Amino acid sequence: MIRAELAAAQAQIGAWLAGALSDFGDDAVAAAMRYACDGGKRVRGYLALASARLHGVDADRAMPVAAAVEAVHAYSLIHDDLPAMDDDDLRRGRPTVHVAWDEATAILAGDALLTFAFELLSRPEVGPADVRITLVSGLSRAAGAGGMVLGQARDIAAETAARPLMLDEIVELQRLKTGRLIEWPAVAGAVLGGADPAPMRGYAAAIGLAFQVADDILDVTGDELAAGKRLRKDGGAGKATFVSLLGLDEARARADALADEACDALSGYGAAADPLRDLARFIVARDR
Ligand code: GRG
Repeated sequence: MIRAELAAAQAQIGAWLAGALSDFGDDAVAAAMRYACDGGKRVRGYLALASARLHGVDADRAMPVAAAVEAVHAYSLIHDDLPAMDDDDLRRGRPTVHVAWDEATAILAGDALLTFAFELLSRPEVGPADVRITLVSGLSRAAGAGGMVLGQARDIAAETAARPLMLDEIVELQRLKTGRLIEWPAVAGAVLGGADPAPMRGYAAAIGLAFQVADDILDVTGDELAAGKRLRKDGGAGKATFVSLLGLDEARARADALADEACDALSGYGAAADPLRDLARFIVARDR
């Protein structure tokens, strides 16, 4: 059920993003932006659409929000793959942007996707000006120097730190690096619907952490072909991860407990929130 819903959202978000990005023409940066936005599970975009639907918001208003978070996510992956960061050559089963083009094009395509996201959020169809400002401000905070960028900086610093990170430090690092950009679209759906975002924040905080625990499990147990990216890099780099600190069984138990916690946070919504509960289960069981 959730796989079919995700597949439908993947197609819709992909087509919408490709259409919006076609405005930029055929220069290398625009082509690299489209390439980077192609594919992926669209977990963040789906969260925006599903949360908006749960709050009675039309898909027409939610789609630019879904596209905006996927654009920021694509930018973060382009920059994360650069030689100065993770130095990866494979993403979504294809060469990374700096390999397919060059480093300068990759940096510029990432920069342009980040600014594109805020242009999308400012579009009139998203809603009244105060709603758009709340969304712009929320995404800036989630992605910026107190959010994803800070998490990434701490992750890079950990590589040369005198000691491996401890569990509470990893939880905080991942809350920033991965969690904030998963939390934002869930909250954005409530903002679009004029509802209290607190339950969605609780739900998304749990799935954000579950997502990262699952990613660490996948790094050890997964298949590179299915995942579409290089695996087993963390162990090789001697990096502390949820699996290295907890062991595989305990990490799996932790991911399942976080999915339960996420589902519990939605109790006030009843059965209408079942697609989001299914997403929480999918996140911990995924193979890519
Ligand atoms: C460069 C500022 C800056 C930040 C990069 C998110 C991130 C920060 C780096 C990605 C590194 C990484 C592989 C983290 C693990 C969790 C994660 C975000 C995986 C990729 O997201 P998915 O699995 O990707 O949702 P798809 O391809 O499905 O969209």
